[in-house]
Amino acid sequence: MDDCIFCKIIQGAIPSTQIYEDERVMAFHDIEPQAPVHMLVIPKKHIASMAEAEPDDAELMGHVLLTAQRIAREAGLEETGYRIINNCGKNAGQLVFHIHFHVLGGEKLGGLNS
Ligand code: DGP
Repeated sequence: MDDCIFCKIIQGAIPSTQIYEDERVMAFHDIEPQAPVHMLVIPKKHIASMAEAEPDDAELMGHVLLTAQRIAREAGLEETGYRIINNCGKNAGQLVFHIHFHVLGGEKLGGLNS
């Protein structure tokens, strides 16, 4: 997708502080961190949002979530806990329409059940 920021990050056209990459996914630090640790995990395949994911994407989406687990562990978040967030659609606060999962931690997180 020519006008997609995250596709440009995948292509290396926009720099990012990369954490993990393989043939299917990428993880990098969020440019506007909302917690001491704030990472993003994306599939390299352009899927606009969770609403656009299809049954054929099931294995890929599982890999994205297990990558979130992996980078959380490697960032030392397993002891203290972490949150994985996906915003789906404008009303949910989605700003970048390339599906991504936020991985947040490093402090006690406010909001849900706190
Ligand atoms: P969301 O609101 O769920 O669509 O989150 C989009 C996130 O993407 C937001 O936390 C800021 C981050 N972001 C936007 N542009 C860039 C960028 O160019 N580089 C990086 N690393 N993060 C970005």
